[in-house]
Amino acid sequence: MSEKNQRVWKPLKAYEDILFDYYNGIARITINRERYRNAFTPTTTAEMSDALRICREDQSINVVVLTGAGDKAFCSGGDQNVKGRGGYIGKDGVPRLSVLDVQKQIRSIPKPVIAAVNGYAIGGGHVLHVVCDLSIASENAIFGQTGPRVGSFDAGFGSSYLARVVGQKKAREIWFLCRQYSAQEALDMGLVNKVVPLDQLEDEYVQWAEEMMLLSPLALRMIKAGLNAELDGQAGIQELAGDATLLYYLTDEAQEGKNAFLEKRKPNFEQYPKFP
Ligand code: S0N
Repeated sequence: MSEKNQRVWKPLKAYEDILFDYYNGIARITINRERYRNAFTPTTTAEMSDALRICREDQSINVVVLTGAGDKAFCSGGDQNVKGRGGYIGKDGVPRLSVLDVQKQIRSIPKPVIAAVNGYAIGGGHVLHVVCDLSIASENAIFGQTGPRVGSFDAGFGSSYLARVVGQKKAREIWFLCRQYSAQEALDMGLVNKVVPLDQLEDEYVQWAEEMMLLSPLALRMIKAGLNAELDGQAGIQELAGDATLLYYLTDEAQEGKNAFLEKRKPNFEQYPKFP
């Protein structure tokens, strides 16, 4: 039986353009601009960055869900009303491409991020679901890039990582023709992990999150870092190496180095096992 109606999501922080709430180890970021099919402005992306920073720091958050308000759109990309020369213009009058920071955060946060695609995932909104670790779509979800039609493009994760997900030919088709694809077509090309009826979307992503929360968080963290590292060059290696350093710092061997320095003696590393 669906628990949807019994689930109480606790607000974590109030924002202008997003909702940010929590249930049982899951933090949910909802782009809340239904009127504009959840298009993002610099305010939206700044708030998403802040929420993702909290998700990274907060020990009680194990899984992050990204979704859109209402039943029509996940996200329709950059808000064309504020697109100017040089980027999307915020309240300070400065043009920015700050969704790129959000993409990087989603990719590097050491916790699984699920895109709950509840309608249109278009343009920069499509890229946002692509960079999430997992995508669960409702049956009414529609996917596509529009950049070459509306005067923009994402030649970063939005192209190269998309090609890793669906293959080079399909990625070129998506960008060169700017077509829209149904949820079933997205599933068939490996662009999403699962498709469910819209009224079951919340149940489904909560179940996936709860399933992952039964597993070792550190193991999931290392797997995410490893999957990223293969593709992300030195930035990816830096993250994986950072995780290796974290693990090393947990060992007696690393403690011995620090203690010896502080105690002004030679370190004795011989006492520790050297696994083959
Ligand atoms: C999503 C679509 C297909 C939905 O169609 P539907 O259901 O027929 O609704 P509409 O009547 O079209 O829309 C309802 C109202 O919402 C407004 N609206 C929709 N999308 C946007 C938007 N992106 N910006 C502003 N307003 C939007 C409509 O105008 C309408 O308003 P009213 O009622 O007043 O008429 C359909 O809406 C659609 O095709 N939307 C546009 C999709 C699109 O082209 N998005 C932009 C794509 N480009 C990007 O996202 C930029 C990429 C990018 O972000 C980036 C890339 C690389 C590096 C940096 C960046 C960066 O920008 O930071």
